[in-house]
Amino acid sequence: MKYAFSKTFLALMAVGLVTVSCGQSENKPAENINEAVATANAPEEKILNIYNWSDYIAPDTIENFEKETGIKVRYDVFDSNEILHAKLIAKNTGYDIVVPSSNWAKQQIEGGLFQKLDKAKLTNWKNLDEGILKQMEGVDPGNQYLVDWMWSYNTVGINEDKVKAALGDTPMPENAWDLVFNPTYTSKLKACGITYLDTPTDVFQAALHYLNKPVFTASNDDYQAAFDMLMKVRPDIKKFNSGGQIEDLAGGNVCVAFGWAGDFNLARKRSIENKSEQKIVALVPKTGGLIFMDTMAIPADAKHPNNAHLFMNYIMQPKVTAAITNEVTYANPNKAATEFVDEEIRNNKSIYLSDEDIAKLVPAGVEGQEAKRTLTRFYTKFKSGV
Ligand code: SPD
Repeated sequence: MKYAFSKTFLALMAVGLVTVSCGQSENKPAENINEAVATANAPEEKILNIYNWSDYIAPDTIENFEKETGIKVRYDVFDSNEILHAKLIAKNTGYDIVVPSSNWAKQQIEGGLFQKLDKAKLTNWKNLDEGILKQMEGVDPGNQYLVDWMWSYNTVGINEDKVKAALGDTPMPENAWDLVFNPTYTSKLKACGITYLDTPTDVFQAALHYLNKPVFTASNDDYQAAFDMLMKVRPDIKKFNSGGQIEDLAGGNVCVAFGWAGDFNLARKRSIENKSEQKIVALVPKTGGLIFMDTMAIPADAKHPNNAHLFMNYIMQPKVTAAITNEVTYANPNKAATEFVDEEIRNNKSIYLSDEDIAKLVPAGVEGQEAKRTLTRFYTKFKSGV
């Protein structure tokens, strides 16, 4: 893949997204488009409340939107789909835009947690990659609820110099996942610091993938096997911290992370900016990373849906999206933005992956509710280490 989504990528997304299971029944979907449009047309106070992932926007994105529209934005951040999902099902989040990953969004749409988009207000929709929109229909039939934000994959990030020094005579493993899941390596890397994402689903999906088991399994035995494997490396893990990985890597506080490729590239960028010059690399495991796509959606009970549409349309401007990619080093799904993305980022093969690496990515999916409960129980035990 060069700058837009390749056929391989699209096929991969299709396989994963159409086979995900669901099981939410929190409430019913917004009645119909007319209802949403009526709300969106009502006069609104000039306020917009956004809930997005941390480190996922350019410094002037909000400021420019406020200047252009006179709308005042309150911008809060989160670090896991679990946290966002808990707020959504409790209702009355107070947010007008939230950014779930697409696999979680599928359940949330089916649970009636989002309102339909008014496409007449989204005049920049034409800038989106048609292939990816088509694939998103696996989660969101007719592209009625979601607007893509950015995409990346779960993988291993390293501080190259520190890892080589800690491994000593032991060569780098063929399989990058060994660095976080194999005690032969983790026991040596413990000295320079290993950090994991603090999200049960991400950790168990990667562990199951490493063990060559179905990543979105319903089997208790599979989760038990992943737990047993994880417990062997538990004493070597220094931290569980999703949002803090960028600073920890950039500051040299840890040398290995299980996390998001985009954040690893951002950590390298930050270490150059803060002159600590750490050689941080997002590895693309030979057995593949786990793809994710984060998407904007409007909660069913949002108070400012019209302003939310204005913001979505603003983000879909090619230069606005490209500026975000240039800041946070995540690939975007806006075809028209490509020419404005910095060459260094466009040519970075851990951000815009090769077709060969894309073909190895594990498609996005989602566990059933029972499986989620099981893996969360195992995760709590794993994290506490007893
Ligand atoms: N700093 C931005 C992080 C975005 C991560 N998205 C979550 C993916 C879940 N697998």
